[in-house]
Amino acid sequence: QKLTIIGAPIEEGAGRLGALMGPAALRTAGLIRTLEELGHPIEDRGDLCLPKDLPVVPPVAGLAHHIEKIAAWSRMLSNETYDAMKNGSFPVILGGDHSLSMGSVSGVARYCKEHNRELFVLWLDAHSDFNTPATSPSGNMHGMSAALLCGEPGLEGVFGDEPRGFVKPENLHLFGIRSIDSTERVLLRERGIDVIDMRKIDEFGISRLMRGIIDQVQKANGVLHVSFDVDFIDPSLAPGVGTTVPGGATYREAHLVMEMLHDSGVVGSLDVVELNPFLDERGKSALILVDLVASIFGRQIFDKPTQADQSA
Ligand code: DIR
Ligand code: MN
Ligand code: MN
Ligand code: MN
Repeated sequence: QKLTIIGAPIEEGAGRLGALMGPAALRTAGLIRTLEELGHPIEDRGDLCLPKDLPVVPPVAGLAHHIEKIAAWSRMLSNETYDAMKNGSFPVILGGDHSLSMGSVSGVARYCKEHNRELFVLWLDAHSDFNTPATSPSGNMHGMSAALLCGEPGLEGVFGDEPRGFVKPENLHLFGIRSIDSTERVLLRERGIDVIDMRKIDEFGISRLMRGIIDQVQKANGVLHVSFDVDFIDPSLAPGVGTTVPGGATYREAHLVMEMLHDSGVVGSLDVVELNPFLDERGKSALILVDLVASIFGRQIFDKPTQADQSA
């Protein structure tokens, strides 16, 4: 499977700066080399940058910080992922904060709609990212991307008249959740979104819950987009993220998710978001992310290089 790597150094969607350095840190941690070693042909489009002229976005009812920049990124990334999929490639977007998924998933959704493929989204995150400008307490747009993708009102200006795609609310699965704003919760309930929180994961285990999602995608002969927010993982393992929440996935839980996704054969696109190298501890979070990405692209425990291999 050919992979198209798209660096998206966007940071204005988060409350703290630094996710801009995410793509660079993932590259330094060896992401590209690791994927090549797994045998995947790579098309690396490098790290994109914004055009000088930002789109004009009409005023928003509520809070949506830096919406012009987010709009510019979204429009650009939507075209990039759409284009990669049209070329038969698997887009991998390196973030950058989670607002980038407004664009990346939109492009994937456009492609799926044109080709009559049912799109499902697995949102691995501590947060549900289902705020709108009207509900958001922070106004940070990385907390709104899932809502935008499901067509919630108030964010029409992000795409304006540019093409956009949507995710059916019943095809969105939020996974690993442990922080939901009270206004956001109301909207999640109204829309009937599947929220697999950490309590469910504790009670039923990763494998059974993942199996349920994978079965649903396979039955529909669908395509699964995986949006991986670093804060899905417990902050003791991955401290390099602006909004840590205790009680996240363990090392093995996170790996099992990726390993099951690989074996399922249904994943068609991936975002790796919210890595903030400014807050990381000596590349610890970047390195764990490279291992997790390797697992979703087929690395098995039996193949994993040991320290001895690496120094040989
Ligand atoms: C909070 C935090 N729910 C907000 N959100 C996110 O600002 O909307 N943090 N996504 O990563
Ligand atoms: Mn997120
Ligand atoms: Mn998050
Ligand atoms: Mn976040």
